[in-house]
Amino acid sequence: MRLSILLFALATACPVWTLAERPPSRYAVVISGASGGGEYADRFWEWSSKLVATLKDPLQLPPENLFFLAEDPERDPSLVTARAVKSDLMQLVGELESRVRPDDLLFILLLGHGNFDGSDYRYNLRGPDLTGAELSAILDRFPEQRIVLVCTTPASGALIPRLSRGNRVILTATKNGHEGNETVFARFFVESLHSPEADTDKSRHVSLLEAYSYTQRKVKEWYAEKNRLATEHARLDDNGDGVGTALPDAGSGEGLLAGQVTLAKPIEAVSPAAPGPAPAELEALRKRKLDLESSLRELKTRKAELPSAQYQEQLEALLVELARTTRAIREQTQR
Ligand SMILES: [Ca+2]
Ligand SMILES: [Ca+2]
Repeated sequence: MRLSILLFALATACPVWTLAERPPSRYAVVISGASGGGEYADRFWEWSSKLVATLKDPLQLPPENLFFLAEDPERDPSLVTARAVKSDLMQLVGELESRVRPDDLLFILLLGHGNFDGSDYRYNLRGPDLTGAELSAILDRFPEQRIVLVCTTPASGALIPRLSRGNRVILTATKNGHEGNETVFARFFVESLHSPEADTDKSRHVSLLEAYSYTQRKVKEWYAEKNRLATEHARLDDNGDGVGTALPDAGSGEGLLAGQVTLAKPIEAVSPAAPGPAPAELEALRKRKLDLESSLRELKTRKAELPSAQYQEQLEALLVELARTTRAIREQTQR
């Protein structure tokens, strides 16, 4: 094949990534901690193994980038890569530190029991627990990577003030460390990742914001159906201000990053023969939406240095354009 034809073929197959760039790699670490046995052991296994299976397929995470630390590796040695103990986790972190490159996506999900001792969060593992301070030190070893940390345990809300940073999406099952009852967040989060219902903008992948919104709604409905007082209130933080939000909106800047991040294989890398309507116009609109979301995030970071009126004017213009673009995408996908 002549070089010019090859270059053209590559360029049209990869509309977003230029030839000099590579799409970010995706890494996932799923940890299912100490269950205490019995019913919890089965429940945690069911949710965590389902998540790992979902990451493998349909989300097509490269198998060599997928790590599953479980309480009982014997339960399915083909899925579990290490024991859910601190020493195995720290060994994995060391390995990832040398492999995960800047701009790659590192997804970490903690499932199981957790508690708050009044000053710090503790994730329950066999042997020594993992504290919030230790988790924070782990994340700090990946300063240039995009991190998604999902903590589905009781008391997980205590992590937000400690772990909140730019370029991080943090989802927790509870609003603070004092919500200490068992949670159902993990069940619905796992479900969200490949649910067409969660993909509200019909982009063919579920963003972290869509996954969060779906999970938050399903958890609420679960307690309502059971006539139980909700003892968990999910939170999202992705604007680095140390404060979680129940219902993110673009006006506050919360949710913008989560809206851009997905665990799915990037659409740009999907075969052009993928089903569904994907005309050039629709792809251009999706690209436009991502650009506008980036501009919004960038504007937020300059808020302090801009005169208030100017900031408001720019914010409004971006939000209006974002709403128009989102509507245009919806109209195209509903045809
Ligand atoms: Ca979507
Ligand atoms: Ca926040």
